[in-house]
Amino acid sequence: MEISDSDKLNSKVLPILVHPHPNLRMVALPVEEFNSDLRQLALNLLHTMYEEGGIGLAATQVNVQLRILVIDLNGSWKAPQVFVNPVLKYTDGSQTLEEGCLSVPDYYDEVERPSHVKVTAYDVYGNEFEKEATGLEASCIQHEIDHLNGKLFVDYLSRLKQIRVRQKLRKARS
Ligand code: K1U
Ligand code: ZN
Repeated sequence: MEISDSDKLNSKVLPILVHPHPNLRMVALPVEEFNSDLRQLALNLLHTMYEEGGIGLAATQVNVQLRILVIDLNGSWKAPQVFVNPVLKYTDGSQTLEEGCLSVPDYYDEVERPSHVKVTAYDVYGNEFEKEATGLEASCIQHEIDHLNGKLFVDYLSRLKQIRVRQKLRKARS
């Protein structure tokens, strides 16, 4: 996706839902119209991700129930990637990496996932593409697809850890 300086200026930071908000558990719907609203949503997601210091963000996290996610492992507006209606086609291997989540602030833990993924998706203009990823990029794409399916990285942790995370977030809110 070509992004101009005026696109960046005209994009905005959206509020991020925090666990245990029930809408984080919703399954997002496929995008059906590839129009200017979709492009604007992608820009807003990117701007929000950069502002919050993330390497990925899914529309579910900003309370938009559409299957769109963004990633950039290189820093602010360096290598933005947008995936519309992503489908995990192939996975291989295994890796355990530390993950964080903008919807689970200030909590990091190790998650085991496939180390190699192949994903198909559409860009904001409706062109289909295929992406292969390994390492942190592979974990990040899987983490974001999980969001679109109403799943959080803390779901992979023990029950005890999940209770502690909820307690920590409840304390932080009060
Ligand atoms: O989905 C999100 O909330 C974004 C999340 C994505 C992610 C991070 C690490 C592994 C898998 C998925 C974040 O970016 S949280 C911030 C963070 O953990 C991080 C930021 C910069 C470099 C590395 C990690
Ligand atoms: Zn997340």
